[in-house]
Amino acid sequence: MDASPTRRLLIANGPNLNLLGSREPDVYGHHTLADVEQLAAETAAGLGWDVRCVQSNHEGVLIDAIHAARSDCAGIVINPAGLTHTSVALRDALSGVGLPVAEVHLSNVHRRERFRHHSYVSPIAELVITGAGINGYRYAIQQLIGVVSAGGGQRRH
Ligand code: CA2
Repeated sequence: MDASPTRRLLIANGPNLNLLGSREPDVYGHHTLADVEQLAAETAAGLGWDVRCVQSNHEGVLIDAIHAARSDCAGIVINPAGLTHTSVALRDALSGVGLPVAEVHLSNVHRRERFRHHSYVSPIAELVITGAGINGYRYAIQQLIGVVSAGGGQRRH
């Protein structure tokens, strides 16, 4: 067993989430991406972990970040944004690295348009949190660290 297991999570945010706080506050709230990343860092730090945050509007950049996480992260918290509903490639990347995944959505996707009800990511995620606003990241980090610390989260996909 590894004597010093990795205590880092990748926090990945998908396309257009750089606009958080600037538009559609009725749907996504008033918090910015910087607020999300600060909350993630503070939540992890409180548990003795750290985070690497990435946001990109480009699918390939997100996939590269997921691949890189394999070497130095113990899990991935991801809001895939619109790629949730479209991207087999993103799902394959998440599945391919074998790290436990928490899927987060700010809004409750199930109260929205039908096309948002399907996620390519959910079937390979340990947990899905939708509609809790930025607190969803906090809950996801806490739960994912709990899963990893208990020795779970080995992926079978
Ligand atoms: O609720 C979520 O977190 C979503 O992942 C957000 C995505 C959407 O496509 C998913 O269905 C649900 C959209 C992210 C766009 O974020 C914006 C933020 C501010 C202004 C405009 C877009």
